[in-house]
Amino acid sequence: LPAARDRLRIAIQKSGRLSEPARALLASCGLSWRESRDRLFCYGESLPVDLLLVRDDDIPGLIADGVCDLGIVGRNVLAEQGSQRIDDAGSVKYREWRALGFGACRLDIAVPDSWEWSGSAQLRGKRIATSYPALLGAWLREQDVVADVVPLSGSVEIAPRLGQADAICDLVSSGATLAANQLKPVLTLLQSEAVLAGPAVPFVDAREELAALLLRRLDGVLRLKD
Ligand code: PRT
Ligand code: ZN
Repeated sequence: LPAARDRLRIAIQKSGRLSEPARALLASCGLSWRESRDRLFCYGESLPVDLLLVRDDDIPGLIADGVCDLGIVGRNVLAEQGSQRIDDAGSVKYREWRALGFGACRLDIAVPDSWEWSGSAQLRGKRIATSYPALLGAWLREQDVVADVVPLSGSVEIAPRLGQADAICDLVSSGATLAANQLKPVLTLLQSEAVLAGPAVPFVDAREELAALLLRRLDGVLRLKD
């Protein structure tokens, strides 16, 4: 059994769209931290709640492995990695605890402006570039569409212009990037925003009470924001 822990460790994005709003939200829950020299670990002062600053893609794994207790991450990242983080009983090791109301975006299929869109069957036999191969693959199977998933880690929107793909599946917020690349959104696979992720089962030590306190404060803050 892992040693009982009496501090809560929350993983947040080190630098990116979710870093500042995540920190600000936790601060508005009354948390404060001692500035650390390496800036990767922030020791909690007002409450025994520490921060670990990481790449967003690492957050689901850190929770699944028990290195961190909670995390603030896009639902898109959590969902994409969900199918890989299964425990011995076959269930996912973490779940979405709360939607946090920032970092809103959609995971969309987008096609060249020149296409006359008639529906998902139009994607049969096409090459679709994406950084979300698991979510796209699952959706294609659900739609009974056989297509070629082209996994890319970045610059997905430019793939059709480069001749690497016919269509894309990527995150969209304003839509300006799609438009700049002569693409148009035609379908939404997932509505996303930043979420608080945590384990699917309760903590067995002092962390349970800390997590409950944090959730009570968070719910108060989120209610005020509505
Ligand atoms: O370094 P690290 O791996 O931690 O960061 P990252 O580069 O993977 O992530 P980051 O900071 O770009 O995004 C973090 C999270 O913000 C994502 O996982 C989403 O949950 C959320 N988010 C919200 C977005 C967007 N909006 C968004 N617009 N993530 C990416 N984009 C991209 C979009 O794909 C497009 O390429 O931003 C570009 C501009 O979008 P438009 O539609 O406004 O033009
Ligand atoms: Zn990332």
